[in-house]
Amino acid sequence: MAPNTPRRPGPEGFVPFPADRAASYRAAGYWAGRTLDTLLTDAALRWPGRIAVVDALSDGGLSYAELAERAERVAAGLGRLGIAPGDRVLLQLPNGCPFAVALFGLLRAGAIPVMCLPGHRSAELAHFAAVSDATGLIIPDSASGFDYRAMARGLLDDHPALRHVIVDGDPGEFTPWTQLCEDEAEGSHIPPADPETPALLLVSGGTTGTPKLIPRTHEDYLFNATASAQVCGLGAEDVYLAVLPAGHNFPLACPGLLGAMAVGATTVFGADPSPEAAFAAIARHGVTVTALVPALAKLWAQACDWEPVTPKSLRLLQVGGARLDPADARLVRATLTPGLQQVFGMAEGLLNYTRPDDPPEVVENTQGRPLCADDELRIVDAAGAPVAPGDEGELLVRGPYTLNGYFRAERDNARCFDPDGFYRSGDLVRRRDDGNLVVTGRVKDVICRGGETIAAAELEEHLLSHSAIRSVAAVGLPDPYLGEKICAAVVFAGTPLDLAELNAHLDERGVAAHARPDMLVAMAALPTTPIGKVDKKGLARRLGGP
Ligand code: OOB
Repeated sequence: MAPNTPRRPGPEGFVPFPADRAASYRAAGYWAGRTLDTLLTDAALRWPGRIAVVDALSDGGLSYAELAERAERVAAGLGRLGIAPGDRVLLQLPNGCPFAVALFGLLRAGAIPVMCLPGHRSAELAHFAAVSDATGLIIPDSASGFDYRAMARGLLDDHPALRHVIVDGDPGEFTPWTQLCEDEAEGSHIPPADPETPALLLVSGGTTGTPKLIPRTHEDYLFNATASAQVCGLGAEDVYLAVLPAGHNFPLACPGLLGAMAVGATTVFGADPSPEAAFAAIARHGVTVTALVPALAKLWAQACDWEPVTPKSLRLLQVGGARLDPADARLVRATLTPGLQQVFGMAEGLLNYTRPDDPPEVVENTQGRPLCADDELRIVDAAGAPVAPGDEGELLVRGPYTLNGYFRAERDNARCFDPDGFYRSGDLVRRRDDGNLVVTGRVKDVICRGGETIAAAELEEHLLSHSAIRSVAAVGLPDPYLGEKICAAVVFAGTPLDLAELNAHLDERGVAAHARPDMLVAMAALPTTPIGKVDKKGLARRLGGP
């Protein structure tokens, strides 16, 4: 780009990387000075005929040239509708080729997609619309029995900035998605974005509180995707299956869809993560790589016992998003593929991966190590002082692809960043001598019972060691005498235990008397967030908590 080409500034409320660190990331070669949409324009030049994206149930798909051409049309259509460069647009399409077309259409138009997940509902969407001042919303007509158009009607009433609703499927009174796809591409006349400004906004994956908006810059997100592709050894022959919601950072860019595009690989979109549907997709498309949350990985591993078709072509199975039990890690390696990779990541930035050539012990027992040599990690105690090597502490991080502030969230930012610009992850970790991290819990995931503080993760681990327990969540519920009492919500594998039996097991394991559940609730399944993590806030609310 000519040095004097005018560049669009970022939106107000975005906290940029400090100039000195930005310069060092550029000098180190992490940042390439490109905008995110060049992933597609470059891929279309290098591999025009290769299949970029395909739906799991289809044999067709779009080549890189076709995807680029469609994105260009959509960009032109968005412009004609009145969506201007820099506008935020809520993108909430399910896994499928239109997701990729819409994402790159928006990027091509210079708009900033807000990556909503199909499981988000009006409470979250209203928050995203209010914070981002979104001018547009892209949704399906309905899915899984939920009518997104009805939700859109409610949002339009409350958010005057929101003017355009685009619907894939039966549009009702809204703009049909097909209208955009039919538009004539007219080439892009918009001034290029400054690559140090946000390309898109991710939503935080918190299992507590309303999700926050995370600005990811062109520079940082391109690095996120390309460096991840490299660490995973992704190549043009790979076939990546996206079964987690594609707007989530993990399947989107770790390496996910964007990492696959960086190397000319194919992404298969699966809308159904059940073993039956996913195993069929793996066989049909020769899938080599996919990403799952631990609960799904365990289900897939168990399903190898009863499904007639099991995965044969997987060389890399990424598992992340929540703690993977070492026993489940072994089961996954034995049944699905020895190529298990643990991923400890966050939409805010930092990614840790076990590496494909790590020994089984590392892959089964750790959550990996940072992606980049210039990821700066601090592990600190409650007073903010570094812990002794190997001890547990809160993980703080800054680096070439970690945010410097949530979008338009000054109060949260004062709390979530230390004076040196390190992001306080809220995760408790331990760093082993070999540099790999073990995630041990969350700073705030504690139950304060009668003056004692109990770490929920530790109690859950003790409970999970019982063979009758399939999954468990420990939450604190209000109690007039104790402040909080401990409630164990348990999914049993077979015959349920009662509270006395549960506590006898904890007694045998030497768990302190004050750290044992006061209450047991047997459930068919634990409630989950849209990506499939245990939703502790929702659970506590359901059980009578705040
Ligand atoms: C991923 O991203 P988010 O933003 O949905 O959630 C991040 C949080 C982390 O702070 C941590 O509390 C938890 O999820 N987490 C894990 C974990 N991976 C994430 N906890 C234990 N073990 C793990 N392996 O979840 C995410 C983003 C990119 C790649 C993978 C996961």
